[in-house]
Amino acid sequence: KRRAFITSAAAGIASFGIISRRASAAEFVYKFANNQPETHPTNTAAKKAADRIRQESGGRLDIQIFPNNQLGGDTDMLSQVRSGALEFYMLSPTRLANIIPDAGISGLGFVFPDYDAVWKAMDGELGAFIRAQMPKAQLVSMPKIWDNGFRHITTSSRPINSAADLKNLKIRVPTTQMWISLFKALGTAPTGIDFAELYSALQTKVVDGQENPLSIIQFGKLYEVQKYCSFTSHMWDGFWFVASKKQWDRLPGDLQALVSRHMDLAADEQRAEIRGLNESLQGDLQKRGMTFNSADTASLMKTVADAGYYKEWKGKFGADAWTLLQKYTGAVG
Ligand code: X2X
Repeated sequence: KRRAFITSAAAGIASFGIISRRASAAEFVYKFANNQPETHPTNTAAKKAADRIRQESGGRLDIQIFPNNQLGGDTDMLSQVRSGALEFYMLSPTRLANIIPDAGISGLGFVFPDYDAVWKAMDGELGAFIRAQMPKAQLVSMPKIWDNGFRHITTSSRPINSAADLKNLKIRVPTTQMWISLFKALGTAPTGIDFAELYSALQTKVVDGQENPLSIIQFGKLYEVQKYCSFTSHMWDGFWFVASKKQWDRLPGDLQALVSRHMDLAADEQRAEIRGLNESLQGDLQKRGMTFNSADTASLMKTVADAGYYKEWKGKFGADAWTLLQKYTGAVG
């Protein structure tokens, strides 16, 4: 009996603590969690959107942002948002592919030639096709995908010029099947590690390299633990801004529309900012000690194709997804 009393008293204190700390009279207090540093343009744009939503809803919806893996690494955040413990999250299409195979098609290696093709596809039929599948994973996506960028390889040991330099390189990739597959095809020895553990994995030399767009290298301070950056543009990557379907369905229609509209505006702002940074950060990163070179991407593409990578994935994706992708990229494989 005593034990039951203590438990319920503790629960009472705990929930009181949460309410008073938030000091919020909002009808809905929803969390948005992500893996990017607080100063990254993703979080500055999301914060502006959350402020506008709070204001325009007359305080009814309060979106609180938890950047920098504060609520757990990507593997954890994805299960939280699917169960409804977390309301909003953003993730790479290639991670979503662990649950919805078709979703990963935009993350195939070397398929998008430039940003124009990316946005046409993702704002067009390919993106719509993928978003339509999200409810079966207990997720609802906002219409516009956010940018991460074209990814490049960094190492602490050597610049990458051709596939020969990648042989057996111990490289970190995000914890997804598609990333592991691409980096096996490139001849490296990839290890799946969540971004939350990346910095220390590089620092302690569990791995020698990683791959990310320049903005992540900058805001994640990866230049402190990496020396070489080789432009490989081996894939484009973005972030779907998703809601937990369970929590989304609790919001009245007017609040759903408000979130959707402001998060799409934020996506536009974030895309412009990230693109500018990815194109301009090289000078800054050089001052911080990194050395840059352009890899022979034709040799990398040939290595991947010769390893049977496209054949493998063409078999795994539905014919519909493959046809839709090629509409925007030209023939693949
Ligand atoms: O984990 C990564 O490398 C990152 C930050 O680029 C993604 O979220 C895919």
